Amino acid sequence: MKSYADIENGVVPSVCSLDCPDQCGLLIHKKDGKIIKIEGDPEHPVTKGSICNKVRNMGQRIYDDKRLETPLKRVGGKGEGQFVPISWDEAIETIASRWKQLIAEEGAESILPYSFYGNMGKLSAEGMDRRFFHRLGSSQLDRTICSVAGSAGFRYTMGGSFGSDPEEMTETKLFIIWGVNAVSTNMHQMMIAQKARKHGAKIVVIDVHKNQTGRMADWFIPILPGTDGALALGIMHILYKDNLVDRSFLKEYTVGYEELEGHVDQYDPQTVASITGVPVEDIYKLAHMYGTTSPSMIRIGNGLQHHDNGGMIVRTIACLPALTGQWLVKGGGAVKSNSGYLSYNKEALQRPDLLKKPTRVINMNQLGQALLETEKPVRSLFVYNSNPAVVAPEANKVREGLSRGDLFTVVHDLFLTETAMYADIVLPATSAFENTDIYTGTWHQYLHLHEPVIPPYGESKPNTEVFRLLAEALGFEEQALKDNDEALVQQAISDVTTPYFPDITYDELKNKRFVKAKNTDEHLRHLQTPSGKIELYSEQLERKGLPPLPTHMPLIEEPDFSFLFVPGPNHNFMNTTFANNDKHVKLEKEPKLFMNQEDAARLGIENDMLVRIWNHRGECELTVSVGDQVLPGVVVSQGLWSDTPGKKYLVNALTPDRIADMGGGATFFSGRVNVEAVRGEKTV
Ligand SMILES: Nc1nc2c(c(=O)[nH]1)N[C@H]1C(S)=C(S)[C@@H](COP(=O)(O)OP(=O)(O)OC[C@H]3O[C@@H](n4cnc5c(=O)[nH]c(N)nc54)[C@H](O)[C@@H]3O)O[C@H]1N2
Ligand SMILES: Nc1nc2c(c(=O)[nH]1)N[C@H]1C(S)=C(S)[C@@H](COP(=O)(O)OP(=O)(O)OC[C@H]3O[C@@H](n4cnc5c(=O)[nH]c(N)nc54)[C@H](O)[C@@H]3O)O[C@H]1N2
Ligand code: SF4
Ligand SMILES: [Mo]
Repeated sequence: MKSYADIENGVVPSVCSLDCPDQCGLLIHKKDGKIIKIEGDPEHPVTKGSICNKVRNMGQRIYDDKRLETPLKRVGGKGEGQFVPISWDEAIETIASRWKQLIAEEGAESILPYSFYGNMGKLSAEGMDRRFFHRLGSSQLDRTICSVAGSAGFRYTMGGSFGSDPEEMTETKLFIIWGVNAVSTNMHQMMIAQKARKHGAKIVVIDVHKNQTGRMADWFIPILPGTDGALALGIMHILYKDNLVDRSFLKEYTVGYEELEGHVDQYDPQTVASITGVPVEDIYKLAHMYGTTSPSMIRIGNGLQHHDNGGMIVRTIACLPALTGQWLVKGGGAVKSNSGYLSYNKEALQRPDLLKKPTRVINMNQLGQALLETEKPVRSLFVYNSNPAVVAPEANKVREGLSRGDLFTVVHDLFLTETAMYADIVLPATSAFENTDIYTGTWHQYLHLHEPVIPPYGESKPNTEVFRLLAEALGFEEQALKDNDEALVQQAISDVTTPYFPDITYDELKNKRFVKAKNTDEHLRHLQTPSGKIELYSEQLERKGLPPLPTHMPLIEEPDFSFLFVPGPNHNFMNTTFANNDKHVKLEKEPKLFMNQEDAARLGIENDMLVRIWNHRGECELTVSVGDQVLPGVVVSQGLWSDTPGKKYLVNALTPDRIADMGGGATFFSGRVNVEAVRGEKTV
């Protein structure tokens, strides 16, 4: 049978590779060997044929004129963008000889990989790359930029990333969409909620910004950033006081419910209202709604945990369904991430045994600091699946580090990204459509195999192939560094020890394309917490010096600045992916800063003015949108925009590289800024 990539005309199956919880099944329409249309796969059990506009327009990114076709070598200064094409042989030889020299002179720890999930495929994002860097003995990267604080928080309560099944949520009667801009970032969650609404379900959205998701809610609750833990504790206070807790559930499935009852006494509605900005009567109303509606479901977002106290916030919210016994109700409970159900054979895929002795670990949120460190400096950076010059916090430090003349930087990407502009060598990457890979759901619970649907673009190569080439050039003999992609998939899905991973072979997966995690009915009786139960009281946290019971912990003060600044993602980009594609930029128009009218009036700022946003870390300039979408004292922007000549769109110039309370997580949304009009004139 012809491979999908060789089919010239027809429709072939695929799956979305982007860092999005929906992980949609796709159908790719081809004509004369090229993609002419991308649509949803109606056979996919959860995404059912609908996809977002971003990926509907993905073809324009795949065939964008700006896509890299060959390796490049820098000929101008760092950041200037002058490159000439070179062969793969020369590129690999240049990297290998430089690294051999560095290893001999300063040790392999002077080399740092930097990657994230530009492609969610296990082989591409955490497969051959991990094997290679383990064998190399380079510095290791702690991949903390996205959701680790919340995942750690959820784990303290529930033992791991195990939440409710979206396929059961058609039964749900109350959705609390908490700190997640689901219309843009998890559209099928919103579609399920809307369908349930037709049968009487209510949708409550709790957010610092009344954005596209808040506008669709039956009830939108605005809240001050970083205070959601206090709101959850206020709800607990009322649930206990008004006898809305399920004591038999608490007794059987939890530890610490009696200590928690005494502890939440201090979180009376008045106190909580003063912390959160949510009025007392709304706290009562929400607690009673939550305590009396079944099934009730909390979708916990990533917005909540990009804060100094993000781990504790998620841990606290994750306790709520235990108080009401909702974990046992079909369509009830909570979901932050469901990645635990499909946790595959990581040892076999990543081969940590290839790392002969422990090496230093660098937190990716502190890349700027790491590159500016003069003791044991990082001498070489290898970037793939990520664009740190725009996405990492303290962007000015990151760029200062990337500008270092003595730093040998390699970037493997589909485009000449802002980061690639600082590279010595740029390598062209295939898109996920050109690769073999497996994808494991993080929200729905399906495993997917992806086979290439088009041939490689130009001379581009997949991540797995680049690391095989580098291993060969460095003289690494291990078979693990030679395995082909099919072998990698087989190793990842074989001998999996978790009870939920489906028993499946490569060929079966090839035929079925998507397979669900196994039945999890008994899950609550075998949680992976130390006690095996839901831990309302956590001794683990106590040992770490954190409060063992859920507790409101205020954000770190930055006293000279008036506004909390929340620079989140936008609708038409995926982090910086699509921020360089004309179609998506046109749809998004321009980045805005949302500000409350009271603040704007006080500062003499009018709608559509260009404003300067600044703090001790840096500055940027955005057009202001004045209104009631945010509370006073808060400003919000959307999107990680590309460097554009004459524009200062780099929001991460302002964000802190402080580390969150748990997991080494990012604190993008806990920074403070001042805002002032730039010229007093309107931009439109
Ligand atoms: N269209 C689109 N989709 C995406 C992405 C994208 O860039 N664009 N990125 C993908 C990635 S990598 C991720 S991690 C997810 C992220 O997607 P989400 O989980 O939705 O997270 P964010 O969009 O960062 O933040 C969600 C919401 O939290 C709010 N928020 C911020 N701070 C607080 C707070 O303290 N309390 C409350 N209640 N709300 C708060 C923000 O206003 C925002 O509306 O989306 C993925 N999907
Ligand atoms: N201010 C602020 N900053 C944030 C966030 C925020 O909300 N606000 N969100 C944070 C979060 S949650 C995340 S997850 C990060 C995301 O940050 P990144 O993971 O850096 O995400 P992208 O910007 O999409 O960059 C992915 C890059 O990978 C490339 N790529 C895609 N597929 C492949 C492949 O197969 N091989 C190779 N070699 N390259 C490939 C793409 O072309 C793209 O340039 O950003 C973080 N930064
Ligand atoms: S980005 Fe998300 S919603 Fe869009 S196609 Fe991919 S998985 Fe589906
Ligand atoms: Mo993310």
